[in-house]
Amino acid sequence: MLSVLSKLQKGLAKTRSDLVGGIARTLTRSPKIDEAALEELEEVLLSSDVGFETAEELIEQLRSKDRSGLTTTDSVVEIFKAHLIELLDSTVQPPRPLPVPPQVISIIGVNGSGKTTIIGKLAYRLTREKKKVLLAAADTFRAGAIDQLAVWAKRAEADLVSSITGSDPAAVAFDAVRAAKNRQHDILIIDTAGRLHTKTNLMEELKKIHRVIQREIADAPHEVYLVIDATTGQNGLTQARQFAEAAQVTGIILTKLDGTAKGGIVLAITRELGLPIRYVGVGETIDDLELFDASQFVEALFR
Ligand SMILES: Nc1nc2c(ncn2[C@@H]2O[C@H](COP(=O)(O)OP(=O)(O)OP(=O)(O)O)[C@@H](O)[C@H]2O)c(=O)[nH]1
Ligand SMILES: [Mg+2]
Repeated sequence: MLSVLSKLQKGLAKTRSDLVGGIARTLTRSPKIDEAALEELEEVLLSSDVGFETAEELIEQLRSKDRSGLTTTDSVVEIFKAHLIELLDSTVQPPRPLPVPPQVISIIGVNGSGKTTIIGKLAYRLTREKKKVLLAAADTFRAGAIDQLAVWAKRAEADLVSSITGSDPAAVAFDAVRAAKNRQHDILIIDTAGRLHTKTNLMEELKKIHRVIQREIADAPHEVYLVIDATTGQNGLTQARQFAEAAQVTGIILTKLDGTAKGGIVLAITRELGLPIRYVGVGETIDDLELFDASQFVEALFR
């Protein structure tokens, strides 16, 4: 079985070969990095979805250096790497003190981004750490959503609070908070819908869920993780912005980094939302979850 790191490296293989290959080609053509070469390098960066500002900054890094020494791909890569790690680390905040249990984590994001799967993986990780975990099936909209979460709860050995399809999601969340308090769970994770009837506004619904939770625990939800499918590229970014405006998002979970994601999107998301990436999902099985590590990620992006 592949380790999470090698899955990440595999998922980023295409981006890596485009990036490193592109840099190598430019240097072969023009061993002295002149203006034309800088432009070419910027194109290479843009094609990996890092976003315009990041590409510009990386090129500025080269421009400001004595370029006579930059003759190998490695020397250019090292400069890029250092700057990217700095950029990714700039959104990292010191871990917040854990609240009095239960800690409430709300998981939001567009439909199909991987919310329910991530909840399964996260719950599994936490129950392995001997935490008592409760899941709330507050996606009452999509048929099958409750059963899907129930399957993950069982696999992860977590408890579940659910109601019937079509019932009020905020009521499910409220019941779950009560249950978590009464039954002394350490952590409550709330699954939410990615899509509702067109009549109902998803953002308003999410706000309502959070408001209702606060009636029971004033400083909850303690974490709001926005799940983003890394393969959706710039589209995912537009959606992410809407969610970040509606809910007090505390961190990003990036999923499907095992697929055909353009890895550079991680940089674009970090810059655009100014939010830390907490976890990455690299597959559909229960242990395909890793804490995000900037150096590890940038390493995987370039080798
Ligand atoms: N390759 C890969 N597939 C994933 C990953 N995470 C989730 N998936 C798949 O993506 C699909 C959608 O995942 P869900 O967890 O149901 O997504 P969701 O956000 O809960 O979707 P809705 O409930 O419809 O809003 C499923 O087929 C998952 O198996 C991942 O990290 N890698
Ligand atoms: Mg779901």
